[in-house]
Amino acid sequence: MIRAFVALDLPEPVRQRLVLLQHLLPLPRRVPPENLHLTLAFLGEITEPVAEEVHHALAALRAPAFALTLRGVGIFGGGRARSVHAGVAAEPALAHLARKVETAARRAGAAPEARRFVPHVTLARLKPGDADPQRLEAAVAAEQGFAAGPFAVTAFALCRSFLGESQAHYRELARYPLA
Ligand code: 2AM
Repeated sequence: MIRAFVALDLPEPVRQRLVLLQHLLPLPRRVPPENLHLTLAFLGEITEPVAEEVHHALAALRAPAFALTLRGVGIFGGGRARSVHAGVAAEPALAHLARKVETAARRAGAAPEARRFVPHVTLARLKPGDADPQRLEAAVAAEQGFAAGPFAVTAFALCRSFLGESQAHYRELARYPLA
């Protein structure tokens, strides 16, 4: 089985800004720089034949390139913070691409998560007791001015996740250009 997701890679300068942001926040375990990405669709565990079908469907997908800006910082999980992320400025072309990817993956036999698409770049995943909630909230509030970009999004990728002891390891399986 292949643990798969579809994501946008980030340009190096944006990655560097995110690393800087990570260090301005009280995060015990940060997502390593090479793992920073924006998920379009999480496909979960799929078989190799389904991965092959998804690949063909994504290769046939047509969508325009667009510009994206990362903006703001957020916490998922409310009082029981699960993760901290950089936000994404509203961009209809991104939502459009995510919808097309989800439809393509579904038609190809995968079962992408049906959660509402809330674009973000995860900066850290937290365990209970990891962070002092008040300190974290205050730090996140103080960094709301964070912005990176706009940068051009000219491709998206099918990725494989290998779950590790402490960190997952991601490998890009294929990359698809946007028009
Ligand atoms: P996250 O950044 O919000 O944690 C690879 O695991 C990518 O797929 C991550 O970016 C992760 O999002 C996303 N993803 C979405 N739903 C997931 C799930 N149920 N389990 C693991 N990863 C998920």
